[in-house]
Amino acid sequence: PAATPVGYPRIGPDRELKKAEEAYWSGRIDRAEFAQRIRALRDATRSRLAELGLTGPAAIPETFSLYDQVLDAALAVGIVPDRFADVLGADGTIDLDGYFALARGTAEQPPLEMTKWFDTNYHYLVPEIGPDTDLHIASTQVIDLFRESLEAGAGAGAGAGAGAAARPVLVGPLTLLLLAKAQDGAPADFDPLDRLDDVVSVYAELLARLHEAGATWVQLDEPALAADQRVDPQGLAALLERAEGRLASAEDRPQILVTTPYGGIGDLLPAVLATGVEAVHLDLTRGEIPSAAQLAGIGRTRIVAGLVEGRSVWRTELPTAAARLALLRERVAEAAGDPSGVVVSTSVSLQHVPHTLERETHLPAELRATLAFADEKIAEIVALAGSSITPGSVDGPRSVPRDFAGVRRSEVRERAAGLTAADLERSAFEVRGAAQQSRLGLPVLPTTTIGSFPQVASVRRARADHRAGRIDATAYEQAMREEIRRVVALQEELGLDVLVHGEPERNDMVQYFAEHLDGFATTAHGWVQSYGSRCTRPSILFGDVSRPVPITVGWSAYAQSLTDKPVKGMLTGPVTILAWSFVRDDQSLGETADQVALALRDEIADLETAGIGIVQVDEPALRELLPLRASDQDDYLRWSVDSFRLATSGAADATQIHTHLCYSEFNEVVDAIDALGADVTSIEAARSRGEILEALDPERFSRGIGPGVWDIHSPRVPAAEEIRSQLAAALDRVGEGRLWANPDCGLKTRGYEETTESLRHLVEAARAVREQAAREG
Ligand code: THG
Ligand code: ZN
Repeated sequence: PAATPVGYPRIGPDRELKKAEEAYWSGRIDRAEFAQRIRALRDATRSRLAELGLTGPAAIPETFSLYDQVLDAALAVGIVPDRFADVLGADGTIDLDGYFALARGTAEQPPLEMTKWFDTNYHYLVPEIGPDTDLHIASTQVIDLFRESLEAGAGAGAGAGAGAAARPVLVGPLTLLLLAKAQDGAPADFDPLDRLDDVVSVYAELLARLHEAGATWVQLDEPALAADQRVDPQGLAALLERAEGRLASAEDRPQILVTTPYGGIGDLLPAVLATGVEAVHLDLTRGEIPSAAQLAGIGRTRIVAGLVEGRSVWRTELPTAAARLALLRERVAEAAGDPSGVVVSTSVSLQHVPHTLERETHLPAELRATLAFADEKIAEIVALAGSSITPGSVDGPRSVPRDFAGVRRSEVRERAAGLTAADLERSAFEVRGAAQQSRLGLPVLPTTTIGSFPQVASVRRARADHRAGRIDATAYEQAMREEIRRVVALQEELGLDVLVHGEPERNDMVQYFAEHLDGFATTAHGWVQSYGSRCTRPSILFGDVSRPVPITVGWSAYAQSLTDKPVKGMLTGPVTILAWSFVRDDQSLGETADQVALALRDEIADLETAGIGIVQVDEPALRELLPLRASDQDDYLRWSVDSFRLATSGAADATQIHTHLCYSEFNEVVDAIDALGADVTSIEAARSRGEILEALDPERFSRGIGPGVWDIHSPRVPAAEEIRSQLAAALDRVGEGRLWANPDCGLKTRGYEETTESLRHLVEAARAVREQAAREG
């Protein structure tokens, strides 16, 4: 084909995937009905893609997954950890319920661990492999889906638009093993890459079977090549030869396309070309157009040019992209003598953007004209591949410049331009610590929660009714206040030291702020998969950000009026607001983050005026945006840390600033966390307690710290004694005066019963440790 994307969203424009799965999991529909609904979703996707111009053999990538593409590839080659051995049938294959068991866990086994897919907001399941894992085709999904595409194409008949046979897609063997972890009990020196040759043998068998089924192409995704890895570039080049090189040398196979999304692969290109695969995809939005030298070994290999950004929502400057395409064609022609070997594509799979802009009719027309979601991006690659757009052409579909009202506002820009280093500084920690202690009078080992309380049905209903206009602002405020009153009373009864208002008014910690700040737009149907059946609806940050009126102050002040204990104000930090939104690309992320930070700075000032003495600014995504290449990380850490400091440094000495981070790779960014300068930091610790205690060296991290003592992702209620021993160990490590007692994360997804019991145990444990410490003097 002349144009083809790397991948396409699989949730369906109305989240059909989520709805079918939740119905099946709850037992509301049976397996047959589930299969029928999922098949209808895939058929609709194929028709849509054909309509958009992806016609001809192998133009449509088959990137459907019931849960996760990494899990699918792991099962295709039999990477099933021993702890799940019983999900395999007698013939060594896995069925639907076994698949969901790995993805979601069972009564006996926790699911595969989930972690972020490169620097996106998608989460994949981490395969677990050992030296003795029996590698074999445990799922034939990739072959079944290919056959289904053949059948759908034949059934639709010529001209009906359902298209021809799809291009099967699998995560490639190198990426699969680089993302996998050694299963529990594997020898200490075992590396999943030790199994590369065995895994490649199973891929070879899969390719032979695809070929036999009639597939002309297969796509192997190797995004690991675009990120720094534990193996150096020379090592990766050698591994490529053992993986794709060996697959390419087989006789019995479809043609192979290797994709390298999420960044430039730089000098690895010759090694990829040397494997002898028929096509190589490059992310040309992050990487450069390859040089003549890098293309020297191209032979007859086609280049699939990722010229259209697949992860943003902005329309492509088509004339610019056309110019880059022309340059690439020239270079390829020089190297290979055959300029037709360039195919137009997206930088990454379109799974990271919503399906279509078509239904977003409420968006301002000027903004809408600058946007492109998945379907519109497919139209862009089809247009670029056609002859209508040339570098000099003025009548090609040019993107509209983003210069309408709200994009650049002088008062926001002037304020940001006037910032100085002093705006990022507070007094010395010792000075503020003393002021805070004399104001707050907190006991040793203070107890608190991370912010949200369980979202009961009445709260969700009131929010929905208010949104739909079924209840007025007064009735809505009444309902929220009632819930806040309940939450404050519960915390007083439990004896917590620092209270929260519970956040009943928030659906999502980023969307809530986006809806209340200028510079953001919200979509009606713009869902994007976060993991499995779970989706978010990211806001679009298109313009200069400012805060028209206070956002959280009324709720926090109301909560504070109900109690003598300190109530924490709750804000989401600038980095997290950026990380979980679609952000403008016409200025640096640092500049945008500073605008968000200034809005938060004003909110903190207003909270202080309203009598709030503690403000928590959550940054759970601080680690998420960390660039994939070590060489880019310092710059990121500088602007991200600065934006947090800008947001929080206007606070008075006596105002205690907290932050919360949730991820397990605490050690990687511990210095950055220290540089945030928060007075108290709470972190998710349940899943890697030992390592985190290790990192809490007072020499490296000197302020207040609350390593979560209750894993809120699990429905289990921890016993008081279990919490007590964790707190005692942490106290040994960090010392009195710095340690806080809190759960891992917010309690939004838990029920009231388990929340109450767990918090009771938490308070009891903290008191026991306090008394013990007092006795020991
Ligand atoms: N908010 C936003 N982005 C995020 C998170 C968040 N990205 C990272 C992380 N948290 C992702 N985790 C989740 C967890 C749960 C859900 C989505 C992402 C979820 N979503 C609801 C669903 O799919 O049914 C829809 C929520 C809604 O109605 O808004 O449960 O916390 N922005
Ligand atoms: Zn958390």
